[in-house]
Amino acid sequence: MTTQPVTGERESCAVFNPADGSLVGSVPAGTADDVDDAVRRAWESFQIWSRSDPLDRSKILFTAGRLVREDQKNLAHLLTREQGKPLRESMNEIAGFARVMEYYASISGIMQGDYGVNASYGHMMVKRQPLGVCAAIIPWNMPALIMGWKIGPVLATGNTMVLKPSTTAPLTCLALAGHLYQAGLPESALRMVTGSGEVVGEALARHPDIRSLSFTGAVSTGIQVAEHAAKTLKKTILELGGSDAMIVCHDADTEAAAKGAVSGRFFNCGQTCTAIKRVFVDSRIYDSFIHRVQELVGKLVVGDGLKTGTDMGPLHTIRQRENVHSLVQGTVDNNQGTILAGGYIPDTPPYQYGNFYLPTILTDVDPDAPVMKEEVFGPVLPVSVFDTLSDAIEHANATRYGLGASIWTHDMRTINQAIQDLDAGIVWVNQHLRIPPEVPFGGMKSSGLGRENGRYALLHYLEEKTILIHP
Ligand code: TXE
Repeated sequence: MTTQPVTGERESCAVFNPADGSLVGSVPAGTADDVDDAVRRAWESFQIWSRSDPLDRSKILFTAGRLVREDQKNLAHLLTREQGKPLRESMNEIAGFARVMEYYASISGIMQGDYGVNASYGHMMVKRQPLGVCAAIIPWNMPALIMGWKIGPVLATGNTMVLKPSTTAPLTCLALAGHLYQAGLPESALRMVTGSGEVVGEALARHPDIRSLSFTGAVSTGIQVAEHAAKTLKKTILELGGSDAMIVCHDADTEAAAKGAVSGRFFNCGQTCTAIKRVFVDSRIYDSFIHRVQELVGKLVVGDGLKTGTDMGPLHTIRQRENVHSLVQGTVDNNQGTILAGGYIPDTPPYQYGNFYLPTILTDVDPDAPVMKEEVFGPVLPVSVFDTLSDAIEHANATRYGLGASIWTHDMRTINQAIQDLDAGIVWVNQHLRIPPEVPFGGMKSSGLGRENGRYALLHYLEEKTILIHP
């Protein structure tokens, strides 16, 4: 984060374009007082919003979806400038945000309660009511979509929210909030507080008047946030990234698998929690698979995300690039894999001012190498060979993460074994990375706690009140 004084009293956080280092804009560096103020206003708003008709809340969410679709190009442009991803991906992410709003609009009134009658106890009712003010802390990699996942279930169930966007990519989130207000959402029902994680994020996690906290980010930050949240008894959802494995079996459609590996790894410059981070390939098709992946990677156009034809933009920050490059170098230096493509920082035009890293393939990688265990948040595809499915699954599970995994085969017995044995919150078959809002999303082990998305996400934001009426 860069802070610079703007007026005598306020500091701001500057937002830079990762493709060329130019200034895109700036936002206020919020303080703990700003968080306090936002929480107080969100509670005031809760008194009205929580009592509103779910149908009225639906109408606002639907309208917001429409307004966002109408402004898709401008929003996507802004997203690419502050985050770095190709415009095509930004367009999809903005459409994804709209879809999430529409999905929650369509289910806002469900899960309101249950009823039963019993000869001894009489009428038994369960009323589900919103918690109150909820908070969200979101990252920079998919800011629009993740904001949608956080606010959708909160607003649909009648809760209000204070949201902290990422320090380095907050502008699209602020613009999206503007569309929600324009659609009729009271400004106090969704308070945005910009600023650093250490100040604003920590103030949210520690705040005693927040009932739930949903966080997406690094494992270490998530643990810190959870400690503060536990001390103030907040319900917590943590989405902490992954090291997703892709297992390619001997009977897989090699062409589809190679394309899946390339799009699943290099999408968003590899900075997606459910990106393919490791590939295990059956020894019988290893050579043909690698050959095809190499061809496809060779065709990827790397550059400024705003330029037509760009397939992969820069990494979001220089720090991210340093982390990625050191993992690649460590693999080579320790003889744990070989570079087949990329593996270095380009410094000639047009790359010299941006955080670019070339799409990298590592072959014959030792399954125990750090590049196969940690979350490599960048454009690096490490590939390993396996002889038996059990070995592949064992390697896939040998990480602290458990977010997603995919199996590429047409054999039902293999699919069943993978579904049963992979430690992952989501298992794909012959695809990877896709996350529809209709189904739960979240991880096992260090990938986090709780689930977002799907109708059960509503339950996290509702608490039950039991009512017994004697006949
Ligand atoms: O994450 P941070 P960073 C992983 C990925 C990446 C690594 C570091 O491996 O390389 O994390 O990324 C706020 N109290 N993921 O440094 O710091 C921060 O301002 C409260 C995976 O960007 O965890 C931002 O809004 N909040 C991931 C958010 O936390 C704090 C997405 C995430 O930032 C805070 C992003 C604090 N003390 C990174 N410190 C995924 N799950 O998809 C920071 N924040």
